[in-house]
Amino acid sequence: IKHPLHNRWAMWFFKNDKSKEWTANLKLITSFDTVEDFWGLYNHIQKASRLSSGCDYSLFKDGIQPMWEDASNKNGGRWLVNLNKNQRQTELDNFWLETLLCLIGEAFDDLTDDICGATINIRNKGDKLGLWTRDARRGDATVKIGQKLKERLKIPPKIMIGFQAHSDTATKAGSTARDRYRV
Ligand code: M7G
Repeated sequence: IKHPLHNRWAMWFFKNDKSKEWTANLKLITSFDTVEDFWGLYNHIQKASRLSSGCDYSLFKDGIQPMWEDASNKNGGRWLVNLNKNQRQTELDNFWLETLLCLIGEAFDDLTDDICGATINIRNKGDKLGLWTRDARRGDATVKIGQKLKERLKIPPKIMIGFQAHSDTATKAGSTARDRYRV
């Protein structure tokens, strides 16, 4: 018998096709709710570092679509980890796997209901890891989640990461939205 997870999770893939709308480029890969099925999926798909620029993976709780518009995301935001070019070879895959394990292993303890999912964006201008939470107004919870993420990824204390509300990101095409919190 397989080892059950606390939540069912869905893995999504995004491939940038500029002739289509953003939502049309987003595809559900599969969902799973056991440890064994997670590893079966993880071992079966390309490492994030092998994807082409413009692609994303997202892992979200089943029932939450990995987009700002979902009811669970619309008041939320993301902790953003910006990666430089070298880090694609050295850290990207480890950061993404560690983030996946934080999600499915419910690493955020009593704040687990604040978590929606996570996304990795492969971009030539710089890869990005985002941990998406439900409510950007929940300051204490949001900061604790950011601290835990930073700790689990072993990001040095002097490197700061920022949290942006999706409502800010969605209205700031091009530039990065302001940080609501930093840890
Ligand atoms: P991105 O892929 O998050 O980052 O957003 P990038 O700029 O590094 O590529 C790129 C563009 O994709 C945005 O400006 C939006 O047009 C679109 N987009 C991204 N997200 C996450 C969403 C979303 O959740 N909903 C919608 N409607 N569009 C999105």
